[in-house]
Amino acid sequence: RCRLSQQKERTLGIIKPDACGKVGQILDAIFQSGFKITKLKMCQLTRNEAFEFYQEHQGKTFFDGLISFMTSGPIVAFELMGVDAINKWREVIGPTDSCEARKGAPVSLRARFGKDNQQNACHGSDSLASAAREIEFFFPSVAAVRQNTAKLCECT
Ligand code: RTP
Ligand code: MG
Repeated sequence: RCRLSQQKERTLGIIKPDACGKVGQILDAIFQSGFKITKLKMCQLTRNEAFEFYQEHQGKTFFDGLISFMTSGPIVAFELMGVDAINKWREVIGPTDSCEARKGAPVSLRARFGKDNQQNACHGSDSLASAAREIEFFFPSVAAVRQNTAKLCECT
């Protein structure tokens, strides 16, 4: 007999520049936590791309530091799939500040691999809306790629 399966959700994760030497251990933890990795790429953000990705934080005191940090080296971006993936991934990475994480959530990825409240090893989308936006940012849909190519053709 057919049983109702729980709804799967997608989220966007990033291994930040400070943790790119720990990709193996972090991917291992992702699999151990039961996620499926459905897309993945390594890249280095330009300042413009980092500005766009973190637009919600523009004007905050930590914004300039965040942009410099996130463009300082390669990152690994991935789409995770699983039941309640958005909240679950945020739980696996732990509190924003790695120092706090080491006190309250010592097995979290930020506790294990991050340094402080800026260099904190990993990112995770914080809502359905931001997950959709962030997945599209790193892995544009075919339609969006076509549209962009059309624009490029118009220009040349
Ligand atoms: P994320 O977006 O990277 O998953 O982290 P989050 O939701 O836990 O934290 P958020 O408030 O969205 O901040 C984004 C990133 O900015 C850096 N940050 N620096 N110096 C500071 O006070 C400070 N506060 C935040 C961190 O890299 C944080 O992950
Ligand atoms: Mg955030």
